[in-house]
Amino acid sequence: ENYPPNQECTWLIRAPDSIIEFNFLSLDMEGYPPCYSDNLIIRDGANSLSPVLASVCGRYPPGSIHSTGDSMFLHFSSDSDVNGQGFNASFSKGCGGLVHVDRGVLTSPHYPQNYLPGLNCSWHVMVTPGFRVSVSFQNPFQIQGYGTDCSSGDYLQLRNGPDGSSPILGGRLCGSSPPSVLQTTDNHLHIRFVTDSSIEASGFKLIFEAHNEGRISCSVFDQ
Ligand SMILES: [Ca+2]
Ligand SMILES: [Ca+2]
Repeated sequence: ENYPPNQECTWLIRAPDSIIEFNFLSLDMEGYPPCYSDNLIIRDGANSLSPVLASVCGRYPPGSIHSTGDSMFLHFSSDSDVNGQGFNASFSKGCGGLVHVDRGVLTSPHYPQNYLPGLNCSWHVMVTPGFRVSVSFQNPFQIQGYGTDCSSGDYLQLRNGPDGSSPILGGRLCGSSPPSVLQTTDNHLHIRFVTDSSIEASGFKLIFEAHNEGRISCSVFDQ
């Protein structure tokens, strides 16, 4: 089902006393950035005058989008011809959430600007059953943790499974060198990012992808 032409829709997402994380699960809209035909504009605030966080169209979803305050305003518009299936997305209070898609980008809030103190973010990444999740990290990678196995300060922890009780994958991650590629043994990945009360840094940006015996899952990214 495609969206109709000349459509205007707005949504207001509010999370009192919290920031908001928004993740695309699918995207199929006419155009290429800067999106002059069909467009989804995501704003950092409660109305159509708030600063723009992202202007979205095409078939390549951006990574996770974070508000700086407690509101996010979305405005979808389509022009008079050429339509797509639209978008599907999830959002969460604070940071983290469910990300059920075969390829995506996750970041710490406000990356590459400094993340916030006192975070406890959890993501559940699920790709197509039968595939594994492969994770690679981008620069800058800066997590202010110290000590053996990042026992003090901030850390990122990946787990080989769907939740916080699954086996740890690759140990706790911190410091300023991006880890090498990590891979799960099935289609679930759990990610947790914890920060303490002081000293912040850029955080992380990771790309995850469904893999099977060296093949990449068939998706819009193959086209
Ligand atoms: Ca159009
Ligand atoms: Ca810290």
